Amino acid sequence: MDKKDHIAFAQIAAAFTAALAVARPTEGATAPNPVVGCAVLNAAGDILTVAAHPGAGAPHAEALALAQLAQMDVSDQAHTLVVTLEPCNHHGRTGPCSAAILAAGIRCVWYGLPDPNPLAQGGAAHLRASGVRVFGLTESPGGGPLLAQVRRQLAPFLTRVQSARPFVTVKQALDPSGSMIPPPGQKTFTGPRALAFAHGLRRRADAIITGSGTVLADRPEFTIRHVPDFAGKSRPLVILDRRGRVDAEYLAAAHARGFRPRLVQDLEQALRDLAQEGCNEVLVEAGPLLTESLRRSGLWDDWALIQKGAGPQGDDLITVTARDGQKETI
Ligand code: AOF
Ligand code: ZN
Repeated sequence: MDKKDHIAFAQIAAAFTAALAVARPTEGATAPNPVVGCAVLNAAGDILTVAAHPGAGAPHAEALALAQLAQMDVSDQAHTLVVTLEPCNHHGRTGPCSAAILAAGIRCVWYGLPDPNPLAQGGAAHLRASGVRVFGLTESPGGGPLLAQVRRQLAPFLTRVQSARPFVTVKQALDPSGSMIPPPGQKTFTGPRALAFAHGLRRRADAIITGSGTVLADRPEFTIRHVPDFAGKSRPLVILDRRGRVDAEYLAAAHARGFRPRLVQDLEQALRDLAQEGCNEVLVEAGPLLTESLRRSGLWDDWALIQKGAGPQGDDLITVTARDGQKETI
């Protein structure tokens, strides 16, 4: 590597951290597209600008970051581009980022994960063939901790593209006796922090899945009230209802609240259909029966557990456990 061109890995890592951070508010806004963050550095390794992909149809993170540089009139300082997903190499709803990167005179590209989308992938090879130095985090010693964060941010998109089903988060709230059922007349028994957390899960979900039992018992609204929702985002509300018990009135009211309600018989088929429609991520908010059958089926990725009053100060304990057993306390 040309010595004067070398940016220390610590600076590249800081740029990945900035790219992940700028993309975080878009988690849930981009389906069917991925959540992608980008940072552009000058030759000294300083970050000139960062950008995230706002959502399907909007510019990709790389194109947006490069446009911002032009607007700031500092395009001539752009040296290294750091992006969480391999730059695309296709004309989709927008032009290829590989071409935008070449046009901007970028010398070096670092990307997080290769693009699994066969229609868009190939940007790394194309840039390399055009004389850009290209590095993937997967081939970089020391990239591990960053890679785990990149993988987590891209997991909903990766799951849809690679497994033909959305990333599935199950939310389960338990009272101290281990029951999921709220006291009579109440729809919930957890505190404001847990409510905000649960509504944050709804906000990022591209669809909500529930069961007929929950609908009949609680008539839940499933709206996002404790955090702001993405403007104009409409979600399928999928109700597992083998016996056709859910009434037309509930479905009409859900529709009026902005959902696209549907009754389904088979969860696996429903997940395949949602992926086909471009949902990257779904949230299951159901009663004990469906929740338990999901646990047994293994058709889940994150298990979000809210335990009333089990926290250190007697507050609610919120944990998210991934399929690999990794547990995070919120
Ligand atoms: C994004 N945002 O920042 C990057 C993406 O239909 P298009 O043109 O928006 O292309 C979408 C595909 O482009 C997407 O599935 C992914 O493979 C690739 N990269 N997509 O939405 C981005 N870098
Ligand atoms: Zn692109």
